[in-house]
Amino acid sequence: MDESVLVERAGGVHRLTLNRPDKINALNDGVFEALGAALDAAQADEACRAILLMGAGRGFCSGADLTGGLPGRDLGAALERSYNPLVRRLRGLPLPVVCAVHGVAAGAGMNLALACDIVVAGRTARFTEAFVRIGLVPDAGGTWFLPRLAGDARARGLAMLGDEITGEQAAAWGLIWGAVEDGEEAAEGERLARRLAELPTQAIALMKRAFTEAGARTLDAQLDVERDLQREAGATPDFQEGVAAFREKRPARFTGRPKESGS
Ligand code: T3D
Repeated sequence: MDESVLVERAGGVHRLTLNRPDKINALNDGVFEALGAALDAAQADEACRAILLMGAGRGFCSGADLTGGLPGRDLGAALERSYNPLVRRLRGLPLPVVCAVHGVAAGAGMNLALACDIVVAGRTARFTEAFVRIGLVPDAGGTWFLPRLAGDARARGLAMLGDEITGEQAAAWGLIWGAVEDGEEAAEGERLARRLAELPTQAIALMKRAFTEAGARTLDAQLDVERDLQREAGATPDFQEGVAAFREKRPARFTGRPKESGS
């Protein structure tokens, strides 16, 4: 059995762990296939309301497997086949994805983390757009994520110099949600994912859609999108529960269920 991605399910969370620790979880066909299957399973599982992505061993992910004979291959074809569908999938998935980064996140490994919704890292975790060191350009969405998250100047510096920044710096630059003490990333990622799994899942899916698509729209167009998404959110049982809980001065018990058919 391929164990390049381990899957554990508990508390409404599917925890996916990249599991090629001897290569710092470098990405190969097996990892892409296993990750795709794990995301399919999470989406098909009605009990799953959040995903946690992390890495086994000494780091999160070292990017493409450089021992797999890259030179001479059509790298564009690899992106089309594996990297691009994965990034599109993570952004399009109607479930929040938390990423816990420890050790190192390099190349496509860094951008895989940035494709997730909420990223938490160890204070001294190392983030690097390592591509330039081997004569490549950032892929897996890097040239889109970096300027939007950190601004154009820092995006260009990170990509062109390939320097490492720490988890603390990544948080200060707005690349990630936050940095925690080294060794606490997995627990913090789990806490965040469990919290998300108790929130109104449909509303979170709709806001994820709004954020993902906003980059291509004007404010005017986005206001129309918000109108439509709010209409959908307003028809969910969790909206009713949220308002009832507010009026009754009690904590809300969100189920994450979609609106009843016909309503
Ligand atoms: O077709 C396509 O797939 C195109 C797509 C490309 C997308 C990309 O991601 S391109 C960028 C690929 N990644 C890199 O260039 C990063 C290469 N790795 C490094 O620069 C460093 O290893 C790290 C910065 C990640 C970590 O440095 P350090 O000093 O902490 O660890 P290390 O000693 O270099 O690595 C530890 C082991 O992991 C080592 O194996 P060994 O000697 O103990 O047997 C090393 O070879 C292995 N390893 C690290 N990165 C990779 C890897 N093995 C395969 N592929 C790797 N990317």
